[in-house]
Amino acid sequence: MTQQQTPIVISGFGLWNPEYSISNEELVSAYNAYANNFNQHHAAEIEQGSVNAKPLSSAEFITKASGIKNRYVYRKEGALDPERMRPYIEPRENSELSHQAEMAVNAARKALSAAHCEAADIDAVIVACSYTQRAYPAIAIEVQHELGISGFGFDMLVACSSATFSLQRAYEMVKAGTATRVLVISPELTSPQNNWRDRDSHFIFGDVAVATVVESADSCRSDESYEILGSKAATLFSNNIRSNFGYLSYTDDSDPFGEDKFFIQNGRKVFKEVCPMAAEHITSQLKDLGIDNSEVKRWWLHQANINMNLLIAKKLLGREASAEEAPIVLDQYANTASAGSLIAFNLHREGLESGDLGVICSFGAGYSIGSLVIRKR
Ligand code: CO8
Repeated sequence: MTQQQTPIVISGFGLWNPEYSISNEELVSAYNAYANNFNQHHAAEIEQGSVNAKPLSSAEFITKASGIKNRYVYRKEGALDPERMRPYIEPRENSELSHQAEMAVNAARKALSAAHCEAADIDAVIVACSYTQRAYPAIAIEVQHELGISGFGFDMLVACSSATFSLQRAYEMVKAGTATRVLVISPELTSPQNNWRDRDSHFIFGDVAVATVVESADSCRSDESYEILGSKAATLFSNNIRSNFGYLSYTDDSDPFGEDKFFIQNGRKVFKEVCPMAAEHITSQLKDLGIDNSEVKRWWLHQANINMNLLIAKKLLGREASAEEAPIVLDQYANTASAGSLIAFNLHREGLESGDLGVICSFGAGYSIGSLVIRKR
């Protein structure tokens, strides 16, 4: 006789926004002032052809090409100063809570409260994001300590798919019985890695933190929970989205803050290659679960570019998706690396009824694609 497996559920979720934000207009005005200063300062070299002039940016281009109108930033000071062009994040003593742990804790408290859980109910913490502010001790262990959680914690980095891949790890851990309740947090502090002096990418990223509780249905006390019907991960190596930032700069004598150490992408190629991959990934996962795409009520997709989302949703449904079916949060949040699909999930669950199906899916750097099919309980 086969034993019936108890469902594994998402029982709590939290979203934390930094208090500062930057509109496209503010961003472009600062960048253009920087570019004009640069061009004036290097007028002779530009004339000779030994230095390239900095092209100007435009708020209209940004909105049209990406759907982004605004981004939250952990710290605003410095980011819009044409003489600096990077945020100032004040240093903290080792005895103080680190910046990224603070972001994580803010989102985690919301998720715990939504799951009707105390710290003592959690026995594993995963911090998963595109960059951690240091290698060790793990940010997850600092968060665990700050919240008073026993058990264990670890960090994992899978760029855009960090959040979905970590939810999959949590699902598997609860299923295997190696943890009872897992707190999964993505404190995406992207602004330090954004090249504020580069017209092609200065507008892309925003800062945010999301947190989720995963546990067995047996222990769930939440008013709103979602059964995880399945999860699927895929990776395929690509240099089209890359950052060479890392500790080897010290030994190879390269500039630790050189151009290649920031986020760099070939956006057009990413767009062309990733859209079909994501649509096929989700369709095959749903098929394996015996679900037709048309049965899915909500698509919480990765938030990198509005045109990408519209295209993927169209491939999935064979028609345009409504704003309700495939919500977009890019206008307010910009690309928040792995947090995007979970911001959409946090903000757009209205109208869903018990039994309704949804898909959370990330796609991007690696390349990496991670998806979870969930059903409202
Ligand atoms: N203002 C005015 N004009 C501009 C600007 C600007 N800011 N930027 C570019 N242009 C110009 C270009 O120079 C180009 O001019 P020309 O035709 O003369 O060469 C013209 O506008 C068109 O440029 P593009 O071809 O680049 O424009 P697209 O319409 O393709 O849009 C996008 C560019 C928005 C980048 C688009 O290609 C895109 O979004 N692609 C998908 C990108 C994507 O999904 N990336 C994944 C992101 S990675 C991720 O999500 C997480 C990574 C890890 C986190 C990192 C944290 C920092």
